[in-house]
Amino acid sequence: MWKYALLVLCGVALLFDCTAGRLLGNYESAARSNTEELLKKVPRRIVNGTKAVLGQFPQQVSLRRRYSQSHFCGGSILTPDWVLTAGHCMLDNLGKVIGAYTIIVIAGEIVLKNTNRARQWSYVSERIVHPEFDIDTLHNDVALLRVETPFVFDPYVRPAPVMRDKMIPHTECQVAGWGRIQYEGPISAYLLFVDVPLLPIPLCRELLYNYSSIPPGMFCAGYLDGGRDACQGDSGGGMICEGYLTGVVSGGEGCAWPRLPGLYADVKYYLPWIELYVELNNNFTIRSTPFNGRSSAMQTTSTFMILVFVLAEIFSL
Ligand code: 4AZ
Repeated sequence: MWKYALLVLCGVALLFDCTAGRLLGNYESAARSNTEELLKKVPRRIVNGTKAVLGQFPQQVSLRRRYSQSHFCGGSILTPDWVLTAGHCMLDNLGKVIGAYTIIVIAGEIVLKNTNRARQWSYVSERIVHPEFDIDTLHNDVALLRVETPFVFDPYVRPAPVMRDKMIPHTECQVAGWGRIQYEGPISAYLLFVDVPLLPIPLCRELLYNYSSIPPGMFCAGYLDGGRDACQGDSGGGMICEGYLTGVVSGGEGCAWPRLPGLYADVKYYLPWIELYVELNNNFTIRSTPFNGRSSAMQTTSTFMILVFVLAEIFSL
């Protein structure tokens, strides 16, 4: 009798998990096809980028100076409390580290001038620059910002899960920002993005031999013909590969120049350092499987029920 009751309960739990998984999957794919539809209507910008749609890069933030309100860098939401950015974004024109309290983080926004109408914003209570960051070589170009007012996640403000796998060269990734739309040109009034392929490290070393040794923790992405790239002001923003936060815009020689791909800090490489300060479990429960929609949390009920059933079998309840 016991066994039959448990068997029925397992069945119900499995059914529940599958339905919930499918519902979540539908939500994700609906959001995706919605974005694709919207993208078809958005004209391509002449200068390399495409206007992003609200909610397309919900992890993307703009960093502003508190008093001038001017945008100076991008960043990526990791958890309700933490943003990842570039180490060099924390230095002023004189090379001095800027005070945490002089930074505002704007989230859930694509229009640069909507500072006062931003969906969510916060002051910064703590900033941590990688202790081995080197401004001359851009080695270890990562920094963490703790926001004073934690983000409340919604479709426009939420983290991208971080990449924990090895990067596969030639993967098409996206990089977004309000940075300059050409080398030494003006910054963009709207959030723009470009697709850029990851390049194999030996090729990065070959192309950028004059500029960087490409140490561990750094990679490059771009086109041999140039034409599409991140630029000044995009620094600190995230590179997204297949839905996962993979890189931090770091630097490079010029912008979109042929045979000079952009440089990025490797998020996976810096995870142990990030996790000294940031509890990334939150980051995973929010979006652990961006493309098939069935999150691991959905599997727990049925796994637990099956475990109970197996144990009951073993101890012949
Ligand atoms: C910069 O100075 C910078 N072309 C950012 C990205 C790139 C170059 C320079 C990539 O912040």
